[in-house]
Order: sequence, then structure tokens, then C-alpha cells
Amino acid sequence: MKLHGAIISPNVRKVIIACMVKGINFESNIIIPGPALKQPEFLKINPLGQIPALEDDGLTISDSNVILQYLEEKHPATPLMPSTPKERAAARWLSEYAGAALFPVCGTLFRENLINPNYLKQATNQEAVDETITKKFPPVLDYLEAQTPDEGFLFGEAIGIADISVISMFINAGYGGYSVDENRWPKLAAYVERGLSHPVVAKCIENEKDMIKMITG
Ligand SMILES: N[C@@H](CCC(=O)N[C@@H](CS)C(=O)NCC(=O)O)C(=O)O
Repeated sequence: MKLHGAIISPNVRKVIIACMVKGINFESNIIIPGPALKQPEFLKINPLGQIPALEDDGLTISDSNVILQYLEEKHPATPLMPSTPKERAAARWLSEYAGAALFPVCGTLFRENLINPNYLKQATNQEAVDETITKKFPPVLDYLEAQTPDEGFLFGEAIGIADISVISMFINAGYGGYSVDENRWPKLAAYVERGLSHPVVAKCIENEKDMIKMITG
């Protein structure tokens, strides 16, 4: 199985965490967002020109949520989905919400505060950063706060697809200098901390250290 992507991309990290939790081995093709994703060779793998993309035994698929569903069905041991139809639907929804609502806001801080000044040597768009923190983040965090349990993960004691989707986005926000305000969103802040200290997530973050160092110099 071959995973195309960069380990610090949040949607790619979702797949890496799922593989690590399930004990699935994969080969990694490191490809970073930028012109490489729009080359004909990569567009044959994913015509949308995005990572992650996965090749497995003649199957080529993209989109982190689609990939996670595939891995869940192919490797059902150590499930990442809850057991009831209602909870499974809710887990898919929260994964979708993380991609649609959290990814853009976390991505802005990651790009503007980490990638642009350090890697691309471009000025941070401070207006975009301020607007993201003051206007765009709060409604998303309000919604997530209301979904967050007092203890454990979103659908029980074990980490699952929805948790992986949410936590992975916050890792990138963290690289962009952002952390959830525990006074305003106490349940969410504690939940994110629990997620970051999950052994597999912590190992993933450890594995990313060299790349982050390379970016920050
Ligand atoms: N819905 C997709 C989004 C994938 C996506 O936006 N990936 C980013 C990296 S995390 C990317 O490839 N960006 C480059 C681009 O869109 O040109 C998923 O969940 O995998």
C-alpha cells in the first residue's frame, strides 16, 4: 500500500494515524502541496491534485475520509468507527465537519504563521490571521465544544475516525501558534490535550519534528 502526501499535512496525517492505530504497514511517497501536485504524473493518481492519495492492490483513491472508510472496512480489527448506525453517521459527519470547517481555519494559521514566513519567505498576512482567530475560529469551536464529551473521546474510550479528523487539524493550528482557549472552550481544550497525548498521536508528532525543524530553520 502506498500513501502519497506530506506527513505534516493534516489530511495525510489522518491516514497515517489510522494506519498506526490499526497496525497497517504502508510505503510513503513524500509529495508536498505546490506545483508537484498539479503535474500530469500526479494528476493521474488524483485528478483533484490533492493529498492524501492511496494506492492499494490496483485501487487508487483520494480524500482522507474516503481512505479512512476503506481502511476501516479492509482492516476491521481495532475499529475506528462506533458500532451503532446513529453513532457511525455522527462520526462521519464530524469527520466531514472537521474537513469543511476546521481545516480551513487551522490551515490559515499554519500557512500564514509557519509556512509563509519560514519556508516560502513571504510575509504573514496578519489581517487574515487576526480575522481567523477573532471571527472564523469561534463559531467552529462553539460547535465542537457542544459535541465534546467530558471524558474520553467523541464516541467512547478509544480514539476513532472523528477524533483523528478533529485532532489532526488542531496539530496544524498548533504549528501556527494557536491553542484552544481553555477558559472559553474548556471541554474542547481538555479533549484536544487528551488527543495530543494519545500514544499514536504523540508518536506522529514526534515523527514530524525533523520536518518542522527543517521549515523553521
Ligand atoms: N477533502 C480532501 C482535502 C485534501 C486537501 O485539501 N489536501 C491538501 C493538503 S492537507 C492539499 O492537497 N492541498 C493542495 C491543494 O489543494 O492544491 C481530504 O480530506 O483529503
